[in-house]
Amino acid sequence: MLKIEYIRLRQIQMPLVRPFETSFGVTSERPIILVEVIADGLKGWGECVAGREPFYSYESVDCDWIVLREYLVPGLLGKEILHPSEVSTYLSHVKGYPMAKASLEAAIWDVYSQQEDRPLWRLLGGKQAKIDCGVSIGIQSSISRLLECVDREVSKGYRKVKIKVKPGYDLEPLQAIRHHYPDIQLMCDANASYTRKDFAHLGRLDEFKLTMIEQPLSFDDLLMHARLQNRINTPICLDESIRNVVDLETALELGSCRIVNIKTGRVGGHSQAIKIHDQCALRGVPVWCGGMLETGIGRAHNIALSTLPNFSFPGDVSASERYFNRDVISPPVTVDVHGQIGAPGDPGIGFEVDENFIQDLTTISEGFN
Ligand code: OSB
Ligand code: MG
Repeated sequence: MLKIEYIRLRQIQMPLVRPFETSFGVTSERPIILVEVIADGLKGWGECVAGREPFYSYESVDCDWIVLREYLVPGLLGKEILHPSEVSTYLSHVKGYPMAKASLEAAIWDVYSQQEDRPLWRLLGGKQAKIDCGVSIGIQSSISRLLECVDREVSKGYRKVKIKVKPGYDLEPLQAIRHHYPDIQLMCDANASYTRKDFAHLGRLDEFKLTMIEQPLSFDDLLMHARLQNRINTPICLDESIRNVVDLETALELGSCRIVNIKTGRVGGHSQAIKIHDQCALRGVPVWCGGMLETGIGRAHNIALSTLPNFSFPGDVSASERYFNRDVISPPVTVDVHGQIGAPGDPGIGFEVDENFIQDLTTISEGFN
């Protein structure tokens, strides 16, 4: 039994080592909501992956801050739970806001696994003691800069290269990378920037033998994704479109994708992520773990989730140094020369949270009991 005694919400400001550009915009600094939950004297940490602006989805730091403090935190305070999977029932009165909900559930999973004295990844159902890692490379100002980025990451050992694409920046960068690296696992992520008018154009990507194309069309258009998948050989992977098991069932029934990207934040928590993982496994659909430019706290949770058995492609789970000069956990997340991260042996998220550094980065902080 876990009694939720105290919750602290904070906002920290994290500068990125270099700007990250996608089809929806450029990010140079991340305001991030961190969640601290104290239950039975143990402290757990979660991270809300909402961006500053509502561009990836409708959630944003400012809105999630209000939803967390006004509605979600009050729904949990004082509650007694046997297992973190019960958290979502106390939050279901709020419609939507999966990223805000996931941050609370994550912190409670951290506490729960400390109480059980076992690593979080084991309690989530993890089997892979090492996970395969890939990188997500933002849109670059020139092809030569892009090739420099790819070169750096491939020589570090990363096992998959994903580049962000958008209309007008797709064939040329992919062609250049494929020319120089005929055999790497290469894929692209459009973040919903194409439309049904682009089907013939997207068919031209087949020649680059991509592992997959991620979220070419709008999040709410599973039907068009199915029609596109019928016309192209490149497997479609859905990210934004899969918000829960119902979306997944619809997508698989329609044939909208062959691969699924799982992000705890997008689906409302580890418990829902596990359900999606299990359902995909049952249907023979491989999954992999996406990323949202997380600090070490979110990164640690992603590592734990990635150890589940149906995580079959290298994830967007990479070293802290790719995004931050100094991370909020110590030691930071590092990737070995084989492009892998070992799952930690300690109970909880398995990384020590640097509370002094977090205090220095904090712009707003509020405690509730
Ligand atoms: O669509 O996967 C995405 C970053 C921010 C928002 C959306 C996405 C991404 C990434 C970055 O691709 C992955 C990472 O954290 O390394
Ligand atoms: Mg994506």
